[in-house]
Amino acid sequence: QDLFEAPDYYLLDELLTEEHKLVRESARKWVKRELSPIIDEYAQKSAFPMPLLKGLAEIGAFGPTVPSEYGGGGLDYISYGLIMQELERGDSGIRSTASVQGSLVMYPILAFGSEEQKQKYLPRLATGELMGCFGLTEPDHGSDPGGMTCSFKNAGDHVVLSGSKMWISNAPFADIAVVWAKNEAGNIKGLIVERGMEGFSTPETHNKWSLRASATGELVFDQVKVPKENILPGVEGLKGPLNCLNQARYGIAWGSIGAAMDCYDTALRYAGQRMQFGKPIAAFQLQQKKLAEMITEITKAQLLAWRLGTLKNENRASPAQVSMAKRNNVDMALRIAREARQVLGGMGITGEYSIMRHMMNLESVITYEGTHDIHLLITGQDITGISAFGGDS
Ligand code: TGC
Ligand code: FAD
Repeated sequence: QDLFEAPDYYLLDELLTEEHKLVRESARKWVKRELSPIIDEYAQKSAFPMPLLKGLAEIGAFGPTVPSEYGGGGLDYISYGLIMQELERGDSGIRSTASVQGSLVMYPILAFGSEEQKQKYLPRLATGELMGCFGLTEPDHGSDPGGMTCSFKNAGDHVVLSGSKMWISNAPFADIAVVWAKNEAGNIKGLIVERGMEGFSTPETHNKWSLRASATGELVFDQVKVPKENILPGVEGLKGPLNCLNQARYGIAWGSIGAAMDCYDTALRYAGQRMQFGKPIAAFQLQQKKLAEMITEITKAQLLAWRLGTLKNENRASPAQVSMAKRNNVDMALRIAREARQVLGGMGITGEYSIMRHMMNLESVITYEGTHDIHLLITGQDITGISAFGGDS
């Protein structure tokens, strides 16, 4: 039974518009009605809940900030963040699917695509008729995507793409993949690869203990002929995929708050009811310390996300500011999940409660879209002006 109540310790709702609250309410109701009742079952059997795709599109989770002329929601960044928060309150894997579709597939087509590409793909991606994935990471290049070896060669009216990508969310069922690969000059370009192109396969990655309700796979390109019209004309270099990551990392900064809220709310409720030594465990100082620190950290994370959202609305948020919020808020959520699990004692390890699932999911969230360490190095570089990544610069 989903009894969730959103914590709002600092009355942050007063900073939201009526539209923000409506958008949040519609996502929250959908999560309660459609997602929460089935998500444990799908996570236990390690399957992506395909029946949720239609509803995700209906609540505007695919491309919330994409202009309505292309089928998107035309919403601002606070609304986008609130949708991600509500989805991740349900499950990080479902938020992942929405992040990938909106920020990593629709965004690059919108920002770097030709008018024909926008017309061809965006409206159908917004409705979920087409699902997409984003291929940047390779087996030998995760944190250093600039070293990628995936490449393509010119061959008349098409190019021939070779190589592979690993750890790709949505790959097993995606209709299209936005793939980043090097041209003959060694420059990174984005290509739209469609399922069905000869030599393109998407084997699923099995045996994950994390994001079990999200489908992860490889992208394998065995001399795939990709029409030149599928190359994104508007960008070249690593800044192409990294610009997409700025969008998705921003969504994760909000999404992780949702997971933390759910863990906190569950632990608070449980602590008030669970009796030991003749008292509710909420009466013990050690448990109060855990709960008090949780709400403090959630409140700080909410303020960070809200301020970042207002900066993004004004087009003033720097990539390093996004990194700080992604790193802080995911770390906050993971710590809260671990503490909340303990508040529930043995019950905390069961699927009857969402906490253990959130905790395991967040182990992926703290790694993908730039690891915890990488985001710290991005902040370090930003404040000192010195790169500590180990590259040439
Ligand atoms: P570096 O030399 O610093 O930069 C290369 C070029 O990129 C530009 N740049 C950015 N542009 C836009 N946004 C950013 N955040 C940017 N960061 C850097 C930079 O200005 C430069 O441009 P130019 O014009 O001078 O060429 O790059 P580096 O090789 O030293 O690497 C550093 C960096 C930033 C790439 C690395 O720190 C990093 O971010 N690694 C993490 C990789 C990552 O996040 N991968 C994510 C894969 S996708 C994913 O995980 C999806 S999960 C989705 C889900 O399921 O929700
Ligand atoms: P590595 O880069 O090998 O890092 C290993 C460790 O070394 C980390 O702790 C890291 O912080 C540390 N490290 C690396 N470099 C440095 C350094 N310079 N200084 C200090 N420490 C360093 N990718 C996509 O392209 N698309 C997707 O849809 C996608 N979905 C994913 C879904 C899941 C479930 C997972 C787990 C990953 C996904 N990824 C995706 C890949 C993800 O972005 C990478 O896993 C991540 O960027 C880290 O790369 P790596 O796993 O190769 O780790």
